[in-house]
Amino acid sequence: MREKKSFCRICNTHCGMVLTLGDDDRITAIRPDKDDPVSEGFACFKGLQAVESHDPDNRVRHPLKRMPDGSFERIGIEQALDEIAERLSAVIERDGPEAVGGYRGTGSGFNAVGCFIMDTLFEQIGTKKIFSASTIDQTAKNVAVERIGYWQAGLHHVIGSDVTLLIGTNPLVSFALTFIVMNPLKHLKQEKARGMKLLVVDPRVTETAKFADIHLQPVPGEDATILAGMIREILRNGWEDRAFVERYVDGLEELRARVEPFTPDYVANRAGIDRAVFLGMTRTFATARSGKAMTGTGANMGPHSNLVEHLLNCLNIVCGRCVREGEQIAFPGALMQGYPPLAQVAPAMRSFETSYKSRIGGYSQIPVIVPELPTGIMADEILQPGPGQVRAFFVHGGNPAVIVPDQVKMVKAFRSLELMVVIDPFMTPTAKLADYVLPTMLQYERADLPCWQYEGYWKPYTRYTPPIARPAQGMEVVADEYIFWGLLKRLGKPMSFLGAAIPMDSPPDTDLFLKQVANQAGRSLDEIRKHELGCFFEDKQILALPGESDAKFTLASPEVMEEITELSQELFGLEPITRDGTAATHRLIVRRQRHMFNSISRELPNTHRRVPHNPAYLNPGDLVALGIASGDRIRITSRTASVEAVAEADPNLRRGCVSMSHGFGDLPDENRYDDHGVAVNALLTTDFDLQTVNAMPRMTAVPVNISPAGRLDNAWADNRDGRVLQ
Ligand SMILES: Nc1nc2c(c(=O)[nH]1)N[C@H]1C(S)=C(S)[C@@H](COP(=O)(O)OP(=O)(O)OC[C@H]3O[C@@H](n4cnc5c(=O)[nH]c(N)nc54)[C@H](O)[C@@H]3O)O[C@H]1N2
Ligand SMILES: Nc1nc2c(c(=O)[nH]1)N[C@H]1C(S)=C(S)[C@@H](COP(=O)(O)OP(=O)(O)OC[C@H]3O[C@@H](n4cnc5c(=O)[nH]c(N)nc54)[C@H](O)[C@@H]3O)O[C@H]1N2
Ligand code: SF4
Ligand SMILES: [Mo]
Repeated sequence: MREKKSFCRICNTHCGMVLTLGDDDRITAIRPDKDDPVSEGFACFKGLQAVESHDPDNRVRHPLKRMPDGSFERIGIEQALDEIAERLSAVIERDGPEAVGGYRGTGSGFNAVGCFIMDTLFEQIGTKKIFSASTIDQTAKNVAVERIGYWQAGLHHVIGSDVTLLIGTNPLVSFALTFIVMNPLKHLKQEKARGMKLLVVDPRVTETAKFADIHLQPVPGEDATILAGMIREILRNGWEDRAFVERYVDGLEELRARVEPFTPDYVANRAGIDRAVFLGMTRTFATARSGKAMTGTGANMGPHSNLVEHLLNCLNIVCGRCVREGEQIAFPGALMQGYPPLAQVAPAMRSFETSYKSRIGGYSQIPVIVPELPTGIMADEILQPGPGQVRAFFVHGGNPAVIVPDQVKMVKAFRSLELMVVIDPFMTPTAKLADYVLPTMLQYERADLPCWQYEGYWKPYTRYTPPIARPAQGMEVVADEYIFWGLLKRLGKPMSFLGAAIPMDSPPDTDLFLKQVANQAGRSLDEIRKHELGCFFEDKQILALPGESDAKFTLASPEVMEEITELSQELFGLEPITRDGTAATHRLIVRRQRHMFNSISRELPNTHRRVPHNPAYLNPGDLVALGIASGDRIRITSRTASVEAVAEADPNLRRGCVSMSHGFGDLPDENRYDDHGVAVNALLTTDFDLQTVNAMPRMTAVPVNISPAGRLDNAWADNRDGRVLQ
């Protein structure tokens, strides 16, 4: 029995861990590392399941190939790569490179080499069709920045601020990056004790909202209304940072005029909130000296999500919540490449106007670190016939068969492919659809660095981990990069990783790639490796430098101004869900839950015992009104589909909402609610209600009708034939 130190790679928090290893180098125990200088002994339930997750009984132990009868058989990795390369070449030869597409999920993202490894293959093939979990997440943030510009030195950090406003995010459960990524509860308590005011906008009294000084519990989907009202109020009272605005902002007068209809009465009435509390929250935010507003999935997945994010940026900018010359920047990063932290505006680029456009709806790539296409159009890229139709598809560390909206359409698309390769350690619903399942090593079996594409530490810090554990005897699992290297080699193409050529004569070591991750940031992997518990760099510029340009923020791009006016003219309230006039009774809203990371871990025994399915949470008052008890089955019907679920009382939820976690559920025709829960995405659609620019579907504040379940099966029903509105 030996102990070794490493860090968790399920989320950005990267908690330090101590692993106990048996004689065969397999993990027998895991505990948080009290000596870790960053996580200080913190870890969550998800991260502590490593014994089970690395257990071969819970994993795909070797590559699998689908047989004509639909069953899977073992295949060697080299044979699998030979066959995949051959079938891929045939598709490219016949239909061109655009017939190849791919999706990468969080399982590739928390892997310093894996995160952009798909690009190495796709660049050589000549296709731009990379979709990702990021482009079905908060791309509203990218769209807003592309339209407004951003402050190069960044916005204020939560730590040390007078006020923090959280809209549609629950960081005490999600550890969302924008907040305090390390042990957020401890730091939140410290900041509150120091005097920071916490303001929360969320239809639920979340774990985070319980600490709020002011909590607005609005009708879901009204964040743009609330933000427009806040900006109006701030400008009327002269609470804006005048000197900052005069120097750095274009379009304030236009914005002022557009938000004029959003009076406190209108906002309170429309968002279902108390006028005085709304005004109090606005005053508290605007009259504080420092602190920013930030959003999460609840604000970036609803109606007008790009507008929400635009107005959020406007709020922070108008209040001048940007780090000034000589002040400490929030996320200095150690390996992240970024602009120097100049106290100046990097102007709007509107890159979506010039980047590669999909044949579907003219949607273009979104620059989420690297350009990726919106996942909201992924199924249509596969299903719509014509030149450029995707016929061969890679899924790398993702579970799109359950986590992409319009589940039925998505699964139909996957089933229609000529070649589908899934690179995943587990037999997920997505893997079940594959022609080849290629299992990879899990986190503690590979060398790694913390996520370098989004570094959430407030000091320039990074850390190397060597492989700690070894896959069990008899398993054939490879490093993610080996699969891409092996395919490139077979296609006779070179491999280039972050600008460096990778030798093709013998399989490259993971450290070779990690070296390149360090090099591109001007660091040495050898230096990083010297520090078992990580490396704090003193050399990095952490104070904002004087600005050099006169560039300004663009607050009033015409299409956004028009959308504000459209918003002000909307009829609001519950929308009908069917053509025959059936009214929506509720709004379905997003919710992350503590024990799983999206769908990750859901089939591990300990996790499954705790969360076998995803309840539909409803306010107890709503349960009474519906004649339903906690534990009863209900039917949830959206405009496009209907599913059954078990209702559970949640007194913290606003009435009129039904709150459910995604990540659950199996393939629609194989689903049993009691075993797996149900995919919320079966209820959502990508046929209509997509946002402009990023094709974000409506994933929260979705009108649904709730009724007691008529049947006790778990069937979903497709409502699309004639009964839906569109
Ligand atoms: N309705 C609804 N849908 C949503 C959301 C929502 O709020 N509501 N949220 C959206 C968001 S924000 C996101 S980010 C996406 C997430 O979408 P995905 O990233 O597609 O979903 P995950 O469940 O995180 O899938 C991660 C996969 O990685 C695999 N994996 C785990 N470890 C490793 C590893 O070491 N190597 C490899 N190769 N694979 C590994 C897991 O087995 C799992 O299959 O879902 C989106 N979908
Ligand atoms: N434990 C755990 N941690 C995770 C994940 C997980 O699945 N489990 N997923 C990871 C991923 S991929 C991501 S992107 C991050 C996301 O992190 P967050 O954005 O913090 O996600 P949530 O915790 O779901 O918080 C969303 C909140 O929005 C609220 N909400 C829903 N609809 C609306 C609305 O219309 N308006 C407003 N104002 N609020 C609304 C919900 O009640 C909920 O409290 O979390 C990451 N961390
Ligand atoms: S999943 Fe949990 S243990 Fe792992 S890094 Fe995130 S917060 Fe830490
Ligand atoms: Mo996400």
